[in-house]
Amino acid sequence: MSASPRLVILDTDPGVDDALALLYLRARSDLRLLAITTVFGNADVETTTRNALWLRTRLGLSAPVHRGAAAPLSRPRGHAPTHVHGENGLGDIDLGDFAPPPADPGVAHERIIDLVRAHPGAVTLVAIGPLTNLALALRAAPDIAGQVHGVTIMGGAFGGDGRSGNVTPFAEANLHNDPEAAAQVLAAPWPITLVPLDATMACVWPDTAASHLARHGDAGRFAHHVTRSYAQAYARHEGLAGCVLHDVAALVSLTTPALFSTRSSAVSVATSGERTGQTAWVADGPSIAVRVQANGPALVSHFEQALT
Ligand SMILES: [Ca+2]
Repeated sequence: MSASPRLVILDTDPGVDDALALLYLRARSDLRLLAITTVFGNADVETTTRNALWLRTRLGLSAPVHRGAAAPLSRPRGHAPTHVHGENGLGDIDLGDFAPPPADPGVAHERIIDLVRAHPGAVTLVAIGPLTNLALALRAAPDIAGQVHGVTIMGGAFGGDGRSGNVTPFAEANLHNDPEAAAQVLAAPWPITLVPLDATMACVWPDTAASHLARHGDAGRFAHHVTRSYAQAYARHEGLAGCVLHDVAALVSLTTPALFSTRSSAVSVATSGERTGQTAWVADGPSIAVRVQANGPALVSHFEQALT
């Protein structure tokens, strides 16, 4: 007998690697997707919501899609990284004549609250975009911190592999996009697992492997197709011959923690100056689990196996 699946709300800004995360989620019988909640980030929230709706149709998912925050809590929205995720947020693949249906009723952070309360102790929030929706949910309903099963976040960078940021020399994009939200979420009393660049940058899916997987079924074909321009961006900007599975790594951290090394500590997020969005180890505050290293090659083959 296998255990009942873990209930997941995916808070996301699709996003090429967000699309891969949804592919992985679909493949895992031990995860049950309760809802997709959207946030600005890789594109504006109209675009990320359209992309979530498109991905739901393309991947045959049934979870509701709830639209979330259009901007950070208390600052203007930064520029979307179109040089990485394309103008349409999905690597400029052709979305055909898709006419998006309206998003499902309910604002993202309110649905997060409702779903956590409806399944006390059972829901894991997996945040793979800016943390605005989670901060809004906490602010409106601090009780949910004691009712989630866990919170897994792709974000931050501690310089463990010599890399302290990807949007600035100091900061990773998800936390940099809304540093006030990140600081509030990381300081709240709920069980957090943080998956920073220190771990995710080890998870490079080689181009040759992506081409190979494209010959093995629809999931592989789609994964290869959606990552083409993203992989080219990484080749241009980082000299990598492949694409980095940031958001997939967050989900794998949930299903297969043995692929990571973990350090427990309180973590701060800078909210002003040139270091805005920077994460740092601190002595005071709730301790969180930080995946400081990943076995990248093992994670990549785990991902490929899930898709085939
Ligand atoms: Ca993302």
